[in-house]
Amino acid sequence: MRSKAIITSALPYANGEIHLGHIASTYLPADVTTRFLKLRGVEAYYICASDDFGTPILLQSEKEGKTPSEYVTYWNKRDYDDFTAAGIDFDFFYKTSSSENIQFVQDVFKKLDAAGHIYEKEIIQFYCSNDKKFLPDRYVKGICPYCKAADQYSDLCESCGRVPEEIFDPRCSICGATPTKEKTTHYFFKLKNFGDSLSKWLDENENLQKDVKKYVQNWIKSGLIDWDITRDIVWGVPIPLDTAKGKVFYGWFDNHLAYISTAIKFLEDKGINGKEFWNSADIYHFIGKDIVYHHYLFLPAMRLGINSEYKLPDYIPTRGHLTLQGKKISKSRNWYIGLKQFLEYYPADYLRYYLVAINPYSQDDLNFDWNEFTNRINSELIGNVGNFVNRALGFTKKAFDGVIPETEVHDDKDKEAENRIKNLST
Ligand code: B3M
Ligand code: ZN
Repeated sequence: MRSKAIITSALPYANGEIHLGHIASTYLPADVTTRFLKLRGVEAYYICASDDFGTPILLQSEKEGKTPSEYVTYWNKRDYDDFTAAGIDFDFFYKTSSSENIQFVQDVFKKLDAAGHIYEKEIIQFYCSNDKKFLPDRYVKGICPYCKAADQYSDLCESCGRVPEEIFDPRCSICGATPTKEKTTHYFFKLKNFGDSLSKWLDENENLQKDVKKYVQNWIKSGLIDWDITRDIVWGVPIPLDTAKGKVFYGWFDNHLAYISTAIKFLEDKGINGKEFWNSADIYHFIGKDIVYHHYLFLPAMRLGINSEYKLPDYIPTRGHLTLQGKKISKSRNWYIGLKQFLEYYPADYLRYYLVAINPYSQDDLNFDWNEFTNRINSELIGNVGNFVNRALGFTKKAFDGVIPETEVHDDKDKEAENRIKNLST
């Protein structure tokens, strides 16, 4: 363990409320780890930001008649307030649309380009001649080719959960017209170049979760494909090339760079040299298992592509999904519990205790069950922990006038207890 640490958790999309699933898999484990490291005397900082760019956000803001910037400003604040109410104690919560991140992303792109990791390619995209727009991802709706559900996004079928290769009967999701297919120039990141170096990094890094490493190695063996990092939309980090006017980066190109740019901003504001701190700290990225590909391949490849100017993560704690009463959480089917609403009924510590108690150190899913929640809070948190604290405080008050006396003799029993506690925490 190094004496410094930066802890990040996956950046929440500024596009809807935080629910218990987010807290269980990402934010609470990261918060608990940061508190633990701080107690151990590590100079640890918990950094997060809202993930502001992307087509779903642009589309939703248009539907609500707001500018994307107004829209994400609302969710950035709301998310932060909800996290705070749950005792998630960020040292700094910022946004991927910050000027610092935009600048940083453009610099990283230029370095990757100069190192030969970027190329241009003409691709075919849906285009709506009514709206005069290219229609990436969510801008096209149609029939899912797998389960045949109607009215599904071209980048995700909410009915069967799959990503359609090509949606049937495509329609523009703004005006409903049938789009045409047009040529456009996109920029690609040569992920293919990084198979060997990623594989080596995974092999050498003992701290990465073994269950995840294994199947990431299998992906690498089966061959990586280059990433299209361009979107022809107005909301995103502009691609800093004269030939790329009107094009922005795909959200997954810029969002994880905000781990670094946000940490640097926070540290430099405190008068600390950000890059030096980053490179001499343990770096933790807490994530849910659905974004393994991005964090074990794409993110490290981009850092390797700029000669590890900012070091790669030491830990990527990867958690499973929370199910609710045994069923998959789904916002579209209204099967979820919003964090804000939960906290209107129960104190944050109930939630924190229960979710920590049921969280395994693996990617296995965990289940929120109301009966188990009630039982564990009553018998463990209130019955055991609460009772223990209450008795210890009562005894201290009665016997020592409420002040814990200095130890006079540190005997074998004390030493044994001390050792047992120390061994628990390593
Ligand atoms: N905004 C949320 C998700 O896919 C996404 C995470 C970004 S982390 C750099 O879970
Ligand atoms: Zn249209």
